[in-house]
Amino acid sequence: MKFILPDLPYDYKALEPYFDEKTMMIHHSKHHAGYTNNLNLALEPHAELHAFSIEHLLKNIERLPESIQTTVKNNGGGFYNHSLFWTFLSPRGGGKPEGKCLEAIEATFQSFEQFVSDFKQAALRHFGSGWTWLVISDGNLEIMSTANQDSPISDGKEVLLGVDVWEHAYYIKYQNRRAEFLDAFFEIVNWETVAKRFEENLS
Ligand code: MN3
Repeated sequence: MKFILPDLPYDYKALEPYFDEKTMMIHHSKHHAGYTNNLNLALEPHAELHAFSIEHLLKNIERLPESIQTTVKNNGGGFYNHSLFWTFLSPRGGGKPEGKCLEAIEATFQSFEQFVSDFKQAALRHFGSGWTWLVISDGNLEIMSTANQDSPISDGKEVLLGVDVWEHAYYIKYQNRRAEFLDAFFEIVNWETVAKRFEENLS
């Protein structure tokens, strides 16, 4: 089984003016496609692995043949992280989540506004390429960052939300202004996806 680049759930230009069409097109059709192709190439000679989901591969990297561990971590992580990322965004996004997800965020971070501020700070402070995440770790909400394409699921955490802070995610429109990119991100977060993932993982 080959991994397939998922279609975006909206047009390349649907997230304008926050995420621009050109960035979205290159990010999906070049970067995400590249991770997908490289993952498939690495797995091709290993028929015994073809039945596994990407989640299973990323949760068991150290049990894979040593020759492909780094490629699965980098390109498998890139495939998985971006597949999630597109679902965290929506042209009808922004605002805040509802219900138990909002209650949990408020209980953990004092307020929703404080969560947004803490998340942005973590994403701003992250040096170099990587991601900042809201995860469930041992039953608790937690903000964390990972380098490169490392995925929190490889550390046994469940992802609720994540933002790509590689320069390729924002450089065309925002150049070095990562803070403006993060402000834009929160205008288009699909909180329905986040709340759904929260309920799937805690109930
Ligand atoms: Mn990216």
